[in-house]
Amino acid sequence: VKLYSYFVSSASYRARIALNLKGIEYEYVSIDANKGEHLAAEYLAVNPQGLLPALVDGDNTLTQSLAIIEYLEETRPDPPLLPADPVERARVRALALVPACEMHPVNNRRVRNYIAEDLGHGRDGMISWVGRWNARGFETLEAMLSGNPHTGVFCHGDRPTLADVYLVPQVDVARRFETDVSPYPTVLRIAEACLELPEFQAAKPENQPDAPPS
Ligand SMILES: N[C@@H](CCC(=O)N[C@@H](CS)C(=O)NCC(=O)O)C(=O)O
Repeated sequence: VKLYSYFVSSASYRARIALNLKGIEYEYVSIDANKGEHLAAEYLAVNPQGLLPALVDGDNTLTQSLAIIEYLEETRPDPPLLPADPVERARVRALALVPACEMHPVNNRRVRNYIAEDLGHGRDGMISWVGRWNARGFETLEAMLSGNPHTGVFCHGDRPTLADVYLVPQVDVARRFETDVSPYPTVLRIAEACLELPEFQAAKPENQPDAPPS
């Protein structure tokens, strides 16, 4: 198994967490998005969308973190990242889709660059944009998590699920782009609980082979 990843890419971070939780060893292939390597012909041959991550499993190449993680869930069901009950599965997927669909796509590198550079709003404008949509998403997550009887140590019960795999990287994005996360205590409590697990620790940006030395 081979993962095309960039240390600071939050979508790559999701895939790394899922691979670690499933206990799958993989080869790390670094694609430096800061240098534009994700848009070079060599990587476009792997993922025509020019986005990270991409996963190679044998003869198959997979893209889109959710498709990758659901594939891992289907091919390596143990330990499960989704509950057995259909209603509970829907809750976990809904929690994961808040970062996946409502937060990350409007805060992605190409969107940030467009706001800061093409539209001329600079770094301050970009930080304000990222902060607004992060805040809306975290408000939603906090409301979905706090007081829900299914919320446990983690987003759903006392074992990490797909929801946690998506939550932790988005909290990292918030910190990198100066979004105040203090109004979301349940989100923060769960992210901290996740990061006590070695599978999450090993997936952190600063622990990747392409991270700059600290
Ligand atoms: N929905 C995709 C998002 C992938 C994505 O946007 N990855 C980012 C890194 S976190 C990327 O490659 N960005 C490059 C760019 O915006 O130019 C997924 O979940 O895999």
